[in-house]
Amino acid sequence: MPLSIKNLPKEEILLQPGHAACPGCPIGIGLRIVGKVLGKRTVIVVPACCTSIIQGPYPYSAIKVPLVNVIFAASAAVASGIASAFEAMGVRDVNVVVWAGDGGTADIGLQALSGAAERNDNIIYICYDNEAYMNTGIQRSSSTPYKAWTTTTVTGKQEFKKNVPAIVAQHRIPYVATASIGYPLDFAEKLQKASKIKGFKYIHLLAPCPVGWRFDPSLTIEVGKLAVLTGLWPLYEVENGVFRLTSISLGLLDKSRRVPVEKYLRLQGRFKHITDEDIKVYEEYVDQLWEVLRKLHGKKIV
Ligand SMILES: Cc1ncc(C[n+]2csc(CCOP(=O)(O)OP(=O)(O)O)c2C)c(N)n1
Ligand SMILES: [Mg+2]
Repeated sequence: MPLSIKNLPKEEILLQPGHAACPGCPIGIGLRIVGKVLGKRTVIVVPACCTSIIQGPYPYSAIKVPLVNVIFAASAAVASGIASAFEAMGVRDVNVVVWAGDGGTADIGLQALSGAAERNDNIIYICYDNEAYMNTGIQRSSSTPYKAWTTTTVTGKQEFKKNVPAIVAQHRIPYVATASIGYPLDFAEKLQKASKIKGFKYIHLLAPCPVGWRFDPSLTIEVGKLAVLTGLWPLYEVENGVFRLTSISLGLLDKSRRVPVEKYLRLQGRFKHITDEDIKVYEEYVDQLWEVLRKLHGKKIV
């Protein structure tokens, strides 16, 4: 049966109400979906990030499954150890999940992530990407996009966003996917698929942050949708090396169906200062990206 909101459990399996997230925070939405899809037999590994605060200090944790809070650089390595221990004990029905921010994934955790991916360790690694070090006060990461304001890029970041899912895909692991908080069911389907595959699974979840991106907390889902509909954040899977745009993005191969990037950028205060010239750079970037995606769709790429 295809997933729908109706056949996801009503019960909150992972995150209890009363947690410490900011209004409109995408982390709560994402974690709730993880719980509803993966169920109670799940262990979560969280490095230093906003989630460490949201989960709450022991014994007041808002999380209902076993959760290990680890040092910033080590989440994939710790998850590998937990998965190996379950394997040694003959326990086969537990999902070991990393839930890490973009700083903990694209920057400081990249070597541990690469090691676990190369060994094809049996874990699901989810990077929730809010495109900066939000927990410590909105500093740039390598996942911050071009021209975005952060407290360490006050005139806008000069570099483009690091393409982590593409880097991870090059490890020849069985499953890589992108997702957006704007499309929770697409994320849920990818999680469900990942849970049925043995080996290393990676999902890169775009997670718009109202505080750091400077938009109204009621707009989290809308911003997450626009990232996809403008073509800036394509939704795809790489399954056993075969690249496939997933349904929402497939229609966007037709340029006339893509929303102008400006609409996405202008909704967010972090892009308040951008010029028409910057918007042109973004438009050209999206056009080039989609020429590449057109060639990749349906092909074995690793
Ligand atoms: C080795 C080390 N350096 C710095 C920190 C401080 N620190 C804690 S959370 C954090 C930011 C995490 O950013 P990200 O991974 O993107 O998660 P987010 O806060 O955005 O959810 C930093 C720099 C730390 N805990 N350990
Ligand atoms: Mg972050």
